[in-house]
Amino acid sequence: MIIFKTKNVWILAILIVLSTVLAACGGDSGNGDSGESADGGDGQSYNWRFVTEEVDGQVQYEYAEEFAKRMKEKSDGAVNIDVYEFGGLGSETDQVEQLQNGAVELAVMSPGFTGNMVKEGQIFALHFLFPDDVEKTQEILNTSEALNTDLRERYEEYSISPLSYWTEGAMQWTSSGTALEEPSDFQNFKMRTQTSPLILESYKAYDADPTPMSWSELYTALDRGTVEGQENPIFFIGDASFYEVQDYMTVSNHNNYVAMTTVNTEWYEGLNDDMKAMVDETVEEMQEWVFEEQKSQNEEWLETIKNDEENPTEVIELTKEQREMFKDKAMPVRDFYRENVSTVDGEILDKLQEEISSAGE
Ligand code: 6CS
Repeated sequence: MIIFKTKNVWILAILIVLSTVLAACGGDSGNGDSGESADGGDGQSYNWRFVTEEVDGQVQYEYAEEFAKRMKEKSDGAVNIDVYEFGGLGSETDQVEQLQNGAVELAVMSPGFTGNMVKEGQIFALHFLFPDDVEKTQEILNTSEALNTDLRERYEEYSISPLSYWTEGAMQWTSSGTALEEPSDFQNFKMRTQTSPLILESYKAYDADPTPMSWSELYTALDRGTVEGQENPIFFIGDASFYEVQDYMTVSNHNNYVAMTTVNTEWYEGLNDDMKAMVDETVEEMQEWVFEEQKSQNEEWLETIKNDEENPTEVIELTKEQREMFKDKAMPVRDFYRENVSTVDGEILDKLQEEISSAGE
């Protein structure tokens, strides 16, 4: 039996060496710029890397797996996409750099980690900007010219092309010690945030004490009290076990968690027309898929968190009045964005606000 296993290991090793040699001899292509058919009929193969900020089972990772599966099917096996879980290739900001320099071709990226570079992308840090209804928010993300044209151009200055924006669900707060119900509860509250400066500004508006941090450190930081709370969609609060080391979850719906499907701009522009069309088509059809995925994960985790008796979490719903108090504090951050963050005098925000109000919000 041992001999049989050893033999298998050798066969596997030979296959790996052979495939590497074949790839080096040109049987493998990053962007298929030969201009030939993209369906694999010409023998051309494509090996791409797709990195996500989440792990197996979580929305971004499931998205990338489904995307890879569809691309493989459509191309009759010519496109092979290796999907990387968060952590495998470094931190969230390392992943941004990897996409920019072409070390990976595709990435699910959160604007919350690009704010020091693409200033306008911080628009997603503004609280109470999008409709309360997550479906309406997704509709705006799908159709907005401000986002899909104007903001995309800003990202492309840094070799990042956002091909789509999608929600991972409404964001909620979790906390220990203090239940977050009105702005005064945030007084000096140690809040973990992503790294974009405007996210910190949004919490300073509530007099909190925000600390940027990778989510890889967050469970321990919450457990030890280095930070007292954080914001995330419910599925992530559940799957990353944050709720297990927190006392309260406030259903605040103060913002939507927006993720972007991004590609390296030069790589994407170098794809032949058929392959680019296949990528675009897949990106578009994934919008509905991922909406359903986040919805079911968020719904399931809400029930799990409510019913977990071993790790009790008090779930608090904000009243209309309490939400209004937060909105009043959050509004001046929009002026801050226009005056101190935007490099286009807030034009993208103005356009987006118009699009949101014409959508009936
Ligand atoms: O809180 C974060 O940083 C993480 N949250 C989500 C929903 N996805 C990845 C991201 O890095």
